[in-house]
Amino acid sequence: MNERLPVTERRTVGAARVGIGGPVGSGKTALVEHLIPRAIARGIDLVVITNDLVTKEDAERLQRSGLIDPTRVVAVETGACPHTAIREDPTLNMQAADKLQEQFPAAELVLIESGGDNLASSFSLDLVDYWLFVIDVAGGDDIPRKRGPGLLRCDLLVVNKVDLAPYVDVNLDRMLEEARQVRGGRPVIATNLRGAVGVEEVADAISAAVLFRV
Ligand SMILES: Nc1nc2c(ncn2[C@@H]2O[C@H](COP(=O)(O)OP(=O)(O)OP(=O)(O)O)[C@@H](O)[C@H]2O)c(=O)[nH]1
Ligand SMILES: [Mg+2]
Repeated sequence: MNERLPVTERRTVGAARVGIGGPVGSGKTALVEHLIPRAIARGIDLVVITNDLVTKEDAERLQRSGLIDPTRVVAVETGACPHTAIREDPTLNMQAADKLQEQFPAAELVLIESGGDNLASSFSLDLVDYWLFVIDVAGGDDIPRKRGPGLLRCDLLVVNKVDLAPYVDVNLDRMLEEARQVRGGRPVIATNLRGAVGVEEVADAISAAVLFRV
């Protein structure tokens, strides 16, 4: 029913939409895997969209995980640079979210994982209400200094794989400090998704920002 409206008017009221972007392999799906049980434990009704280039790999991983009803997870195959489908023309993702919301009218939260991209990728605010950017320490501690738009503009920066810092010669304190500096003090959370470090904090931040629950 929404298809004929201009993209910017297609947003149905209801669930909050939260984007999770970031470079290839930084830990976006791992974060979703940690957020799902926390959302469920908090009584938050959620659905998930994943984006991959030409497969449904991440959606299938979540559907197999046993963490969530598999029908609550859908895949968007972007077929091109992932940022196109979350920024330039987010129609496919908007339609997927609208469809999930029709199917699950009580849904309060739609998590949208972008396909792995580069430091310039960002979400259109026509698509999401709030977005996270996930980088990892193995990418190097100079990443914050390089000031990619994704890292600068996101609502919440997640610096993942902090467990790997000693193995890749990363000065974690300096990396986090520089990340906070370039972001003008806006939120940065360090995580280790192998050990679930920092995940409650991420869940709290999302919950407070888009569901107004603290
Ligand atoms: N050591 C360590 N490994 C991690 C951590 N988080 C994720 N990984 C590993 O990093 C790899 C990539 O994780 P994913 O969650 O698939 O990353 P992604 O960002 O979803 O990847 P794409 O969707 O392909 O861009 C996997 O092998 C994870 O097990 C972490 O905090 N520490
Ligand atoms: Mg992924």
